[in-house]
Amino acid sequence: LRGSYDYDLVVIGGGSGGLACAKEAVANGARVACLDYVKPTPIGTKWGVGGTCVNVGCIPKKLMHQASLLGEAVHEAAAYGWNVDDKIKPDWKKLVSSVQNHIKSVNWVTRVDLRDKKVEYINGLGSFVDPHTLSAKLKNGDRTITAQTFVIAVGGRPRYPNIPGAVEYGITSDDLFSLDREPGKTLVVGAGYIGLECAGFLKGLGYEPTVMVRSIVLRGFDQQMANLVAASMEERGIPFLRRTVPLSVEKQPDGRLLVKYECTETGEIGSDVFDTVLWAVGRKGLVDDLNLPNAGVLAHNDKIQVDCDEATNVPHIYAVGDIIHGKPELTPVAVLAGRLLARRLYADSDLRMDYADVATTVFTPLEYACVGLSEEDAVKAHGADEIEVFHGYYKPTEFFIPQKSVRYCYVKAVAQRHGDQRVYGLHYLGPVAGEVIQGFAAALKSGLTIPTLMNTVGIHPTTAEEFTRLSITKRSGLDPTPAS
Ligand code: FAD
Ligand code: NA7
Repeated sequence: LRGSYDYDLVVIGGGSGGLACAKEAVANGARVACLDYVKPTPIGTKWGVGGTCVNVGCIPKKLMHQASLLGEAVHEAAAYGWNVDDKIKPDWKKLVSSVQNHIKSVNWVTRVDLRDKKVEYINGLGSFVDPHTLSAKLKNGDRTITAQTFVIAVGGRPRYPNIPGAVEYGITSDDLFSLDREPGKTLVVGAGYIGLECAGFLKGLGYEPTVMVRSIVLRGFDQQMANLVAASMEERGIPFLRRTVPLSVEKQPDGRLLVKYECTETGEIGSDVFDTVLWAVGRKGLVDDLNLPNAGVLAHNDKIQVDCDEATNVPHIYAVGDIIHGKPELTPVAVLAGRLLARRLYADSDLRMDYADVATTVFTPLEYACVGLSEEDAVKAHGADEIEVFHGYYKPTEFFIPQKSVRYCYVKAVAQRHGDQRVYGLHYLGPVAGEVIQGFAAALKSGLTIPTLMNTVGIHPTTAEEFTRLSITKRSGLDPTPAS
């Protein structure tokens, strides 16, 4: 039967999950094609192979965050004795071109890698004709492809709010990292991690972002930490318009954008003029072009439900990455799920993806990283009486000389109160948060307990060592701020 199809496996989507799956499948002897196709944004932005992470996600975001941190570091350098010009300012066009050059080089390396590894790359938009047949829309016509097995890894794209002017005048993260003009005064609508990260680096680069928050900040994250992140951004001069939704965007004769908005609490209508309006109001799974009914695959809203083997309701059609329902939308999650799936399909493996306790970082100016349960989820799962929260504010050594604010540098461990005192969640707000939490994530997955954490000797002077010095519980009511 295998020979009757063009390929053993066709992967739809050449992003983090799709590429990992395709490469691993070929490495284990499968004949594989991988389709990738990017529809331009309303203002015409498009990009190459590699998906969201490389082109319009993690990578350009981290580079712009780094650019913003470097600006801060240059100012701090003066306090450390460097003679620096205090009139330094960023060059947006140069930054964009450096970022885009890096992305183009990654696109190129990806193409070469696919060729070397013998994955057939098809630059076409895939849609199902029947459960074993896909039609690929290419630049010059259509191509029909059959396969024994399919993996859907089409990811998502930013949503636009349904208000006048949103699509015509607003941009999203899909446009920001290649924007050919300075963003200027920017309204960032949405307080998920993407909105906060973009507002954070825009501020660091010297622009004037305002964050519009419909309800809460960083839904899904520990809310004490989320509020500290927002407060740390406000302390840096980023205004938050709370309980506010946009009503319309109009272009003024001078080209600037007039945004009308409403406070949902008071009903008060307000307006302001911005150079850029950035929608960061969530992402939509790209199911529409797939013609899933032709394959019999069910979609729920814009996501696909899979079982613990990443199989959809049609057994030979699988899905990984952002397109699947109810799992963390993160690159390493998509990559590992894709790779493990390929091994189960072609290498006799039975190892499944474990979606629990995935660490993540919000790259705001003061970064927030966490792994495991939020305090509220731990309370929900185990009851408030069974949870002990160890916490403390701390002062990074390197903040003293430039007299940086330490007000929001904070760590907490959410743990089992009795028994082993198993650690359920770790939360860190401070510099290089991702680097700090990654190792602790392995510890947590290995069954870390509070006594083990307390018996771990810290590395001094670091900020990560604060996790080994946690002695104050919330229940004690003692002041968690350090004496000196
Ligand atoms: P994608 O990488 O989106 O790839 C899907 C590909 O399939 C795309 O190229 C798409 O155009 C293509 N496609 C869609 N439909 C079709 C079709 N019908 N036919 C052919 N091709 C199709 N994650 C982190 O872990 N860390 C971060 O710091 C981080 N930062 C982010 C910042 C931003 C601004 C954004 C937007 C995302 C960020 N993410 C981050 C999330 C991360 O980018 C995604 O989780 C990851 O890219 C998902 O991979 P995927 O393979 O599911 O989909
Ligand atoms: P998120 O995390 O879904 O956040 C979206 C934010 O936008 C959130 O604060 C929403 O507020 C807000 N939102 C949503 N719709 C509107 C409208 N119409 N008007 C104003 N504000 C709105 O998305 P991100 O863009 O940060 O993307 C991150 C994705 O990757 C996300 O899907 C994660 O799962 C992973 P709310 O809290 O709903 O009131």
